[in-house]
Amino acid sequence: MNRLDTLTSWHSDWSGLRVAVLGLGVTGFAAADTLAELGADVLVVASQAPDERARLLDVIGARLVQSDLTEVPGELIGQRPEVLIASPGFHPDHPLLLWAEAEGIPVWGDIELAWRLRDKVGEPAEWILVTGTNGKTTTVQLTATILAAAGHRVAPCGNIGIPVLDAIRDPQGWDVLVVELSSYQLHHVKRSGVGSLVPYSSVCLNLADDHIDWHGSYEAYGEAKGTVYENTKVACVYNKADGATEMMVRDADVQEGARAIGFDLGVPGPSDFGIVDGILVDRAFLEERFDSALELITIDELALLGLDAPHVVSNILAASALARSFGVAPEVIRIALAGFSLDPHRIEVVATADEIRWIDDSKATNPHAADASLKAFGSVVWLVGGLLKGVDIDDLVKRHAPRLRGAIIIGADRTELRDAFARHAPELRVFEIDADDTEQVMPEAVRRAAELAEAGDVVLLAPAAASMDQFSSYAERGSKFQNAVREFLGGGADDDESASQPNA
Ligand code: UMA
Repeated sequence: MNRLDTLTSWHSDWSGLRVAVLGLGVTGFAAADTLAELGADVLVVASQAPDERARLLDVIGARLVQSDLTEVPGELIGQRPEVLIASPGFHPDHPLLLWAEAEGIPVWGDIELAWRLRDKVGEPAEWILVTGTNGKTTTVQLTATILAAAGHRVAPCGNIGIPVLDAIRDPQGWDVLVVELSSYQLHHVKRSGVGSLVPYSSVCLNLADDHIDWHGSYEAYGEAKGTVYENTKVACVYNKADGATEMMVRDADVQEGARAIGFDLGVPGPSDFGIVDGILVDRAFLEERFDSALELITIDELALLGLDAPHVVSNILAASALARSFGVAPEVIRIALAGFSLDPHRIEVVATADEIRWIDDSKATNPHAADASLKAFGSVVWLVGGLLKGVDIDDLVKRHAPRLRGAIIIGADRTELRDAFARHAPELRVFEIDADDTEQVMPEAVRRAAELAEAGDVVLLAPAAASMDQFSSYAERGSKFQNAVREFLGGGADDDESASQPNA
């Protein structure tokens, strides 16, 4: 038997296994640390090695090779790795991954490694998987909050920022992990065989253009996302408003007895979650689902909590479906939501002044997310642009042109935006911010937005693009916008209770 096929638990014999770890970000370090603890022979290969992590590798007994990674380092060839663990950001055509393929060296992602190891303490935790183009993190947080309110020991982890390998090594152990998976991570997840995941329940929230430059095509991106449903035991939750997610469930090989559970903002059929007369309901997890429904919470209650934007309501329905599949009582969902708030930079109202609301949705890093954001408002001055990642922006501009008072273009990829506005909104007032200096982009954009906005408008930062051309992250982009707004308004912002809530 192949040695790797025997490595299916924390208690398997990992000692001396020759493993190369690609990358020394949070994933690479977690992988090296875990494997060193298990006694493997660990070589980390990285282009950047933060001092602290490099020092710690020394302490745990893992070796580090730093190079620009354009060629296969001699140390790696010398190690003759039995398996290579790739950090999620590494493109499938990266020279080192192509080398591994040519040499017949299996490549695992951190997710496969974590799945194989998942029983360090006590009973293995169940895994609930969440993916989708948008809303992943919010849905993971919602699901984990609801499960915790029901008394389960639960860890949100994965692409959300906490490597699953860190979660599984917690000394107390967990009942359930709610794992956010990016398409990069799913690309490395096997559909079947040793090391393939067997989730308790799973969801793909939606599918839209994103990361096309990484995957090579929309189809390849969708195929990676669909892996989330493979081998699901209890519930494959899909978005009835997004046919691609339903197809993924149809195409997946699931465990006997697993159910397909739909959700959307319409009236639900049996086996669905949806909305009836302003009430979010479950028509899936009850015996009498053909003529009855369970009330979860009302849209009015969600409005008071600032959770009533349509895309947030969709996330709440998906999270409720996942939690109900785990046996959480409906009344617990209402209690859990009462204590929930969205993370910063997600349709966050920064200020209201002169009847103009300034809203930071910097997290809208692709057109699908910006679409959801724009839909939630009436007349909008739109701050848009950044790194478009190979996706098409034309449709988005066309669809929302009628609601725009004006637009401010920021970021690197401005030609496509400029052309799209010229095509679909030739009369619209559009400003371009030339500032290359990160510090000047937002003050300048805010000044221009103030020139355009009128009473009743929303000034909306929903860039439909990644931020890395000018900022270190979407969070930095959002914070700089917020600071610029506050500075611009000075004492002019209204002291408005509703200023912390979106109004959609
Ligand atoms: N690196 C290279 N060459 C490459 C790719 C990466 O040298 O071709 C280096 C990087 O510079 C870095 C290291 O390798 O030093 C590892 O980087 P990584 O990009 O894989 O990132 P990690 O720090 O391991 O973080 C990853 C996820 N990052 C990416 O997928 C890009 C984090 O998601 C995730 O939170 C973390 O694992 C824990 O699971 C971030 C993300 O941006 C938030 N995700 C994308 C998204 O949400 O759109 C997919």
